[in-house]
Amino acid sequence: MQRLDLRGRSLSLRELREGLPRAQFDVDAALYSVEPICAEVRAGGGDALRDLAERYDGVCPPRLRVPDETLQVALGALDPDVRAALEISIARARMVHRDQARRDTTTTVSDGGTVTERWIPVDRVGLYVPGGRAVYPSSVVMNVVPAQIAGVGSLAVASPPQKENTGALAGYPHPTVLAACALLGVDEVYAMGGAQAIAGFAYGFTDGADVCEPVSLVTGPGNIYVAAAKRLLKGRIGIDAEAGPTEIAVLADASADPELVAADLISQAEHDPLAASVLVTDSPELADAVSLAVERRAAATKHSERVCEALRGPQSAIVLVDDIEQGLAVVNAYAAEHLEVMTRDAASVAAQVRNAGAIFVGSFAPVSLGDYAAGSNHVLPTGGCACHSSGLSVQSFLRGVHVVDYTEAALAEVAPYVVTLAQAEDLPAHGEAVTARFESVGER
Ligand code: HSO
Ligand code: ZN
Repeated sequence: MQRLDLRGRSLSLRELREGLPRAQFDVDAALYSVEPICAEVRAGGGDALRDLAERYDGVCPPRLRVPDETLQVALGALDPDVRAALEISIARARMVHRDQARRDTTTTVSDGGTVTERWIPVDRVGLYVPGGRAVYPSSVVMNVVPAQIAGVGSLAVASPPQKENTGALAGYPHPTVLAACALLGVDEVYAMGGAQAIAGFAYGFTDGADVCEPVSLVTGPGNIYVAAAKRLLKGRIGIDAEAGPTEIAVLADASADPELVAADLISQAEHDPLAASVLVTDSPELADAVSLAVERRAAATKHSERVCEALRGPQSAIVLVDDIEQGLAVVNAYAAEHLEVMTRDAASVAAQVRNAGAIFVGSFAPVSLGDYAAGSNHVLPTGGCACHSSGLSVQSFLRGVHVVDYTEAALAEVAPYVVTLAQAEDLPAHGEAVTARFESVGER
């Protein structure tokens, strides 16, 4: 891993943002190839999606919508240990996400004047579950659980068809993804992946007797083409975020165990050669020990090739700082998707972090725990977006609508102010809409 020595330097936020390592993830460049794909799906519906599956996934699904029996076959064939683990993951995610549910609030602004904020779930959502380099049944859990708790009435999942599937599952998404859908009670699942899946959700399509109605919102992680399709179709549909390659930052001092730091940096590098692993430390000794441990562990791990590529890439680094205070400035500027705090008094250091998708405190909260079974959500903002956005939550599937209810007297009380502001904006008809209510029939 490259080193970045910031000791003795006092850098502005701008300098930090410019100087810290980041993956090259040019969504705009991918728009170019994604535009014709989306147009093809819009014009050609199910037939186009089938052609695109053949072209990009190497297999043509027998039906785009996975039949119910097929979902049940996948659930029946699920390894009991994996089923038990998924059930724990679901139960914990439900516990945490249930606590996020919003209650409507009514504010009495004046006598007879109220504003209620009503939280209304999105009617229909499309949840995307990637299935390229790795398969992500855990992402089914992280998307479906908050949507269901929010009360979304109609929910569809899409995941790429897998050419390795055989028998009843041939041409459909990964068996464990299908089984996770069945476990969660999701029965509308489509074999479609990449940009075409996002377009399929956005425009809707028919496929033989099956109809996929357009959705209002698409959530879920994906590759650069999925991100580009989300960017292109945003507006027609709502999106959660344009997820980029995964990131882990570790803020550690000399008290941290270098083996654990190394294991965690490698864990997220396993996702993608573009994944970013960043250690920020005030201890040169820890930096050296982590370097050695990373080399040894990265060489021995199963997906060594992509792990090494990610760790050697320009997006990964060991950053040396003077002290934890400077370290906090660095991690706040970086705004990592995942931040681990492995310092003395980790909880109070973590409390000073302002920008991170999720924060993992101390030696017993690795990112992998959050990926699968902490109860937290693993669909999180990447690429520095954690400075303005949150991870997926129940809130992502709700809209807050103000319901304004004023009596005649309450309107009369505030009417002069409305008229004054309307005049100040040179919009007198706005004021007249209020005064008309207080004119007698003859005056109108
Ligand atoms: N770390 C990924 C999520 C994930 N990890 C799924 C394993 N499976 C992005 O937060
Ligand atoms: Zn992960």
